[in-house]
Amino acid sequence: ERDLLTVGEALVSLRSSGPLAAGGPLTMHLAGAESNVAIGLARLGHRAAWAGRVSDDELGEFVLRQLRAEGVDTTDVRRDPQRPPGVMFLERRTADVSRVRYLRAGSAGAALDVDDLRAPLAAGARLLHLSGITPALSDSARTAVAWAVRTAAESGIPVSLDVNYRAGLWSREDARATLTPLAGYAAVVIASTDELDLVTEAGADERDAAADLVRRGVSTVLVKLGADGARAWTADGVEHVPAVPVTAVDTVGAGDAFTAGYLSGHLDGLGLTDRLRRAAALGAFAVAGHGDWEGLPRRDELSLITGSAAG
Ligand code: CKP
Ligand code: MG
Repeated sequence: ERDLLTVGEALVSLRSSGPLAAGGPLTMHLAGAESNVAIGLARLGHRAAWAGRVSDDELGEFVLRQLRAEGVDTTDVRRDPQRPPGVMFLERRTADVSRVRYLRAGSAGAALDVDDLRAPLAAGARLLHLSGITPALSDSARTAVAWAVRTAAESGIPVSLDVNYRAGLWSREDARATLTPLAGYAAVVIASTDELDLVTEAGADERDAAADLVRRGVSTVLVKLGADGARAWTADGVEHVPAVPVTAVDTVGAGDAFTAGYLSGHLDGLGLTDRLRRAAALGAFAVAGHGDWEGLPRRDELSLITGSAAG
């Protein structure tokens, strides 16, 4: 059985080392929040599958080759001969400021629909991971995500949902209207502090938002605090984990790494404290290296980042 099934859009990311308007060399990478999570789990030895649509061209081939090279199961990926790949530019504007620009409207990944998800859901998995990016991509993707969440809940597959609000894709109001009902089906909800009001009607206060989610059946609400670590809210109370101090060179992908670490701990049967420690350790690996997922550890590397105690 698969440990994790995740669904979303994988993107071709073109990275600049300076302002895009000035041109210059770009490097090509795989990106995508859900595929980042799948890679994080596969690196740690879990059986992770990613499902979605990719273009039927060289760039779709690139996406698939990257995923397969990382040991991610791509059996259920569909190739779309009609639509282009989703592309993003990651512009390094200054040493500390990066900007993202998407070319993903009408992409193969955005055309995801319910039929793409029937086989992978039927195959089963110990966990289903989704993010709030996918329902922002198109009407059919939104319907597919809602269908997957309900189907998983009915089949007893726990769902984790990372809010991952992207202002370039939809408004906060649209995100709230879509994500608040979905969150009620999730076992784990992952958000940064400024995303909590998108999954509850209880407002932006962390304690109120977490209490509302727990009341609606969410087992664990993970609130990411960046350099301050994270808090986990459950029916038993709240627990804080500090971030592992590292020199941050690239924070993109840190949230997905944190999620992968947490879910890995869950799959290994660790208690909450150790799940959080592994999450913090993976987040540290992600920010300490360049790329959205390239720096993530294999299992024998978990202890490389000191203080992680996450092995
Ligand atoms: O929240 P994170 O920084 O962990 O997410 C990063 C990913 O999917 C990145 O790989 C990018 O492609 C995206 O989020 C996105 O669609 O913005
Ligand atoms: Mg995120």
